[in-house]
Amino acid sequence: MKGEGEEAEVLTWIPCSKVKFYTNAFVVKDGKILLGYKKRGFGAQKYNGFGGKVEAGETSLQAAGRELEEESGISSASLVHAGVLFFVTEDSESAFHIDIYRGEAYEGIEKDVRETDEMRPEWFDIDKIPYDKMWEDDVFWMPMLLDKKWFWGRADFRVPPGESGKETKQARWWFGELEDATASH
Ligand code: 8OG
Repeated sequence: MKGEGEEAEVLTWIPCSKVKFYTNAFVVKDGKILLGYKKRGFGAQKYNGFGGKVEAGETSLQAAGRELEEESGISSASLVHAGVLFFVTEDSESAFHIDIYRGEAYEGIEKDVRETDEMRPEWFDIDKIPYDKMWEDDVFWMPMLLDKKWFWGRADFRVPPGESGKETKQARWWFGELEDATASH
């Protein structure tokens, strides 16, 4: 609590003028969700969906299918656009625009799933999602993904005051659902 006369701290959104486009796909089947334990690179040691950068000449949906197959072995889940996230972080010049997809899985999909150099896939009950080992923002929008509510949101990541040189943490965010978004997808 600030004392009387002190100025309240106003945390502004981080300005950004560049953006990179990413995808992230979550396969859900029979009350379980497929997550990958990221073994190396950006987001290592966290569980996440399967995704990456949209390459030149690709649509976001094509990128999502390609990344899902490359990282998990699944080639034919039918991907539904589930939401859009926008992340801005102090330690990156570009913001991240991430199209999130939900994979409706077919019978027998389990046998396609394989570990890759980058990801170790693992099924979790949807009521036992390991949020403590995921990106900080995921807990806010994952319930909407599972509920088939189309969602969007933004999170800004900053190095906490007094911790210069340390990792960024989610500092300001909002996430919400759009009621009627499914009609156009
Ligand atoms: O190619 P690479 O694995 O570096 O792509 C990064 C993946 O991480 C991509 O699918 C987008 C995703 N991603 C972020 N930030 C966040 C986040 O805050 N939460 C989740 N769930 N995924 C994220 O870049």
